[in-house]
Amino acid sequence: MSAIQNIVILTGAGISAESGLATFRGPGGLWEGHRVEDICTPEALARDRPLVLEFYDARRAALTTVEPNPAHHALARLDAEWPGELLIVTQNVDDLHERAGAKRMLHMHGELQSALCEACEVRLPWAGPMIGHADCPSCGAKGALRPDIVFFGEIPYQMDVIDRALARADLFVSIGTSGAVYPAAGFVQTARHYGAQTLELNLEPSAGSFHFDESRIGPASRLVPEWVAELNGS
Ligand code: BV8
Repeated sequence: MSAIQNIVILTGAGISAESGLATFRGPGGLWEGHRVEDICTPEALARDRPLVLEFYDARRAALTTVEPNPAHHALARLDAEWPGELLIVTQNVDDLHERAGAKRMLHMHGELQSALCEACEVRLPWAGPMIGHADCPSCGAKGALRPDIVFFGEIPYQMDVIDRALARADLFVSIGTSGAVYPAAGFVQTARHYGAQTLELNLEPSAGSFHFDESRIGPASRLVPEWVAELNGS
């Protein structure tokens, strides 16, 4: 592996699976009884707001019942110790990376523990249920709060930061994602275009495995600590 200075790490639902949080496209492809493409859209929010708010209320509540797993902890250690540039770009909306201690990270698809007001566009930390509490405390608009989540058809957050990091990366690592959702699924091609080495750590080959220089198959809780130890050793 030639000299590595700058690392970009993309994570998906698979890194949180061993903590007990459901992935999206596992067996049956349904998630909490819904196809994510049917409930994670502005149209669904307009069509059945209570259903969408309840769906995210249930997932927010589940956060209090799970803990980071060894994969989250290994990435947080790497973040703390890596002397070069490092950015964890997570598609996940859980807080397990933060709870493991990760600092150099961003949530490109939003966060369960954040609320967005559709009237004044303020973002607020949010821990409890949103159903029945959706009046904006900032502007007072009735029922205007929605989950601060990037739905299908909406633009992911901090794409400028992500694009700059990909352009500078010497190594791009994708962990626990099916490669089904863009633009995240295209990051490996962008990183390759700029000359980065690319590594995939996943329970099964993803839709984009053929783009990676190397693809390791197995659970994140084993593969990620092994990879971090290998990187630190090199
Ligand atoms: C956008 C919200 C424009 C949060 C989500 C046609 C072609 C290409 C693209 C499109 C197209 N038609 C429409 C699009 C665009 C669309 C898209 O990609 N659609 C797909 C369905 C084709 N994308 C968008 O609309 C995006 N916006 O494009 O805007 C734009 C873009 C850039 C600049 C300007 C304009 C917005 C996408 C965001 C949608 N929001 N969720 C939430 O509710 O959680 S997506 C949802 O899927 C989640 O965010 C999730 O993170 C994401 C990806 O899923 P994964 O994380 O990969 O999870 P999955 O279950 O699929 O896979 C888990 C993997 O882990 C599996 O491979 C499994 O094997 C593995 N695994 C399991 N256990 C383990 C494990 N691995 C290791 N260890 C384990 N133990």
